[in-house]
Amino acid sequence: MNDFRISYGPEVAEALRDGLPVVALESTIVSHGLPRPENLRVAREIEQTVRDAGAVPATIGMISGRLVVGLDDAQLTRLATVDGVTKLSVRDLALSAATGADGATTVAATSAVAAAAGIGVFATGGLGGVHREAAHTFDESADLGTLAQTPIAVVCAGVKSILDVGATLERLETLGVAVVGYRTRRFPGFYLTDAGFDLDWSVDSPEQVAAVLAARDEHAVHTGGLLVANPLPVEEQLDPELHDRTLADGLALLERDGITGKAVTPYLLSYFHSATEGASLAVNVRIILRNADLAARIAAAAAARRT
Ligand code: PSU
Ligand code: MN
Repeated sequence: MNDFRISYGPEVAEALRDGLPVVALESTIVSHGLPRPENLRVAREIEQTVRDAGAVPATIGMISGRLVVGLDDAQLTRLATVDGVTKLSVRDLALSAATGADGATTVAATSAVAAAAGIGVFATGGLGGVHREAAHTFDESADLGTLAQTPIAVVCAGVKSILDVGATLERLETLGVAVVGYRTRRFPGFYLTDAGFDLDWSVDSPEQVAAVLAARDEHAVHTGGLLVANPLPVEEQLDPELHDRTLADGLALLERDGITGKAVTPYLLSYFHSATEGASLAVNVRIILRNADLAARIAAAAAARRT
């Protein structure tokens, strides 16, 4: 019989046992969100950034049906370079395990697995959300529903600007996902510093985020997720004019090519990367590295509170 228990990388297992800071990282960004060959280089750079800021990286994915928390370099390379790696949301995890497949975990799946593993902080680029055509396609990322019931802090640069940001914020409110700006009261727009919406809450330091998590745990009242929205500095954002033009063209192509469902996000991200001749890719990488750094400092502050 197969053993379906979660596997842990040795360093992650040790860190969790000793209460050391650990940051969860997703693998869909590697397999589907970034182009090859940069994806593997960036995946390693994200892990290094987490280490440099004092935490242990735990990239999560599925290898031959085995859920792994803390992929080793060979496993990471496999998800970054092999064709046909499946994009796995939470609902797909057991299906993929039972069929022995390789898979990359989305924000939803990574959050759920990380929380089950006892990891409290997760870094990604931008969250999934409500798609622009959702009023008739009903296309809303499972990231939102999962975060409603998963006690994890996700550091992100808001939701991808390819989405309906206002509708996504409304859904986050309905679902009870807490949202806080990191040194800002404006919700970031992934490639853009400001998506055009105000936030109710702002924090100034990793220690303050750690205090929020401690309060949530001690109250044991609200058991959902916390979005820590970390905007790019204005001078590092994608040129807004280039952004708006690329988005309009990308959305038109989406319609022309009849792309729907879970293919939408990878399609638009890859269109951005080619249409901006790498400018959006450079911005995307900066976003992820900045979030990895902040997440590691939050995890370290949370670990310091425990000792
Ligand atoms: N953010 C990125 N790149 C990505 C994604 C997010 O910068 O590739 C991925 C995440 O894994 C996220 C997923 O969970 O896209 C959302 O896909 P969908 O809209 O199909 O739920
Ligand atoms: Mn979708």
